[in-house]
Amino acid sequence: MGRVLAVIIWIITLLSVLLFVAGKWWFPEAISEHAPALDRQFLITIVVVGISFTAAQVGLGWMVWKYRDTGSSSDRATYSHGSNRLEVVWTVITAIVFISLAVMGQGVWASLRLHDAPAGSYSVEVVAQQFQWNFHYAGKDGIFGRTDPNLIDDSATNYIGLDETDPNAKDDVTHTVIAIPEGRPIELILRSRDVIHNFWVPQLRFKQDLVPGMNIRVHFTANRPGKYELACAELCGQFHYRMKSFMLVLPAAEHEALMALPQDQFQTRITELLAKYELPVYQQ
Ligand SMILES: [Cu+2]
Repeated sequence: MGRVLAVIIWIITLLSVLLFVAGKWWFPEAISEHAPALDRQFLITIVVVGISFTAAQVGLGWMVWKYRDTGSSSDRATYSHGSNRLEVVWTVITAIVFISLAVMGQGVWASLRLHDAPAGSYSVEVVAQQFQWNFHYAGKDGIFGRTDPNLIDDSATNYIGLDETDPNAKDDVTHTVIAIPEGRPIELILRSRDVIHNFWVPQLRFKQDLVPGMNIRVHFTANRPGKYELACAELCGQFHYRMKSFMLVLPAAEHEALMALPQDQFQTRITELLAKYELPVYQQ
């Protein structure tokens, strides 16, 4: 029985490793400038973790095989204190490996989250609510109109509490779809009206929480026009599964023309653009 168990452990290990090595299920193709660095880092991590996993499971199987019950009465169990030296050695090695991976990875992470967006970035305010995404665009003047939580009125479709009396708000538009220009740094200013939500477009290779009471800024540059799925990646309530939308990455001129439209025409144009662009074909 011990031998069978050992072989089962090895087979499960082999199959698990094959799932990754086969490369059949992988991320959708990336469309952001920082993505190759993140993907490279991810690959390094998964190779290192994969080697450790394989070594540990092969060792486990070997122990199960070696110390199996042979039915002999002379095989009495013995007690061992273990080896302190061995404990120290593998703890130190594990710590070095994991801290090194974390240090290697933090460069890309910090450049997106701890540094300000580059000058000339295009800003979009994101206001999440149960269970909807709202995007606030500054319009032609590039200045966001004032918002006030007291002005939020879902029945009047003022989901973000935009103050219509503010001159800067005159050309502002809002939508449940995010439309951004290609090749230009984008800054998102993320807020939540109620609970924690999470902005996730897999092709961008980042996820970011939206936390009530906080203005969280992240930036990225999308470099391929198209329509991409946007999901809330934080279980935010009963209808969390409905909290999805699209991100449109548009050629600069198309985006500029869109942003010059007043709210009603903007809505119509977004519908047209959603029909014009197709979702990426995912690998099967
Ligand atoms: Cu959500």
